[in-house]
Amino acid sequence: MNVSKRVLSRIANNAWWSHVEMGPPDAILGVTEAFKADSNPKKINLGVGAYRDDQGKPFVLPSVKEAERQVMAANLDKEYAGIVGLPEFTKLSAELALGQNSEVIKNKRIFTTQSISGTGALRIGSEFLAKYSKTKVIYQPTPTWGNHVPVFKFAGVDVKQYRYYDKSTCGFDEAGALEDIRKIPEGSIILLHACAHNPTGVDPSREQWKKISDVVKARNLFVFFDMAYQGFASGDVDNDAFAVRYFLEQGHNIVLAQSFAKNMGLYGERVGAFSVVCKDTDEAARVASQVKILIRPLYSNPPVHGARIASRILSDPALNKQWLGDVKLMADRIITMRTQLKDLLAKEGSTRNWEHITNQIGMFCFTGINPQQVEKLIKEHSVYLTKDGRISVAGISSNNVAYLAHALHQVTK
Ligand code: KET
Repeated sequence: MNVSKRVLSRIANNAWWSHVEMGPPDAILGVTEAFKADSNPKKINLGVGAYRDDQGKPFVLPSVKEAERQVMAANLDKEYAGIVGLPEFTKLSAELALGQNSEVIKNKRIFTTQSISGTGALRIGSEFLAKYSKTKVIYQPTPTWGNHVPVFKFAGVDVKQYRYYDKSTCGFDEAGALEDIRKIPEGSIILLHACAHNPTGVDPSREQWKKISDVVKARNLFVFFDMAYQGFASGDVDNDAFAVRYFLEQGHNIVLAQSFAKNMGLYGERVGAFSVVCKDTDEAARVASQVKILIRPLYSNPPVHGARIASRILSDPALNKQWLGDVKLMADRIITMRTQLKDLLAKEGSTRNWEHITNQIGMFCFTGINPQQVEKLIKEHSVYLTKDGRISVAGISSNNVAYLAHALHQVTK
């Protein structure tokens, strides 16, 4: 059958999509789908990075509950927001990332738009760079969050890699990273995880950030910061903003994706922000006009409810204080689970080195187990995780940590 005959017979059968092949499940969200289908009562989902309380339940932050109550009590209307979202929210987001005393904010050389959470911020950024950056190539760390690759590729930005993680030390590969970054062609874009690197849980030290900044400057690279975990690395939002603020002090004009999914637990509300730091106010205004033109045909304007909650938390001093306490509580529970898991593995009799469980930070632990061991954990123990051996420590609780340690030991001994 020639091509046109085949097309005609498809149309005749009303089979418009017979040529569409079955795609693979998502590397992270597909894990949740598999978990839901498992009937083992002991099953554990350590796939997606979503915080759970010590009963293993999704956690609505007390500060968020109170902010939401206030939003509801204000009895606001449901009008459309502007294309770039709620002005109060975007101002407060930028201040959270850059700090209250930021020179960039004072000189009004930043443009911020609300976004559909962190993913949406990355996507707006990728569309903007695909249209306006000189090289249209982004260098990402190996490994990186799985979705970073398609976000940029689908927008038409070519994705390349630089070394980041050293398997032998389960730590940051300083020499490898600096060597690779030194070879990146001038004018290219480099993606940096601002804090709590996903999936490795390994961040550069302050000294190492300084070295990265120097090399990035020497190569004249453009920096895209993804900050999806502000507060989750150290429990302190200012501490976790170190890299972003340092790069700005050093004169880099960056773009920044922020997510409030994790640090406010607003996952399904899709609250985020995308910022472009510019040379001056005039440049910021021109950039703003073009970003609006990109957003309008994508989703027109963002949802308001979550951004109203976040704005309350970021603007009301009492709520803000409560929220910082909530963030610390989440970060601390994760740290406790890391220690317990490591100790219980030793109790199981594991002779492997598990130091990295407590050395790594943020929501994830990059366990270092291989794909066969991952498969065994899933098939034989109903412990669900991503294929790269990443576990979401936020999914571990007092009730399942011993079972997890036992299962991990069984597949690694
Ligand atoms: N950046 C990074 C580094 C990241 O890990 C996530 C989410 C996002 C951005 C986007 O989050 P959003 O919900 O769009 O604000 N990561 C977790 C969830 C996911 O994969 O969607 C995860 O890695 O499990």
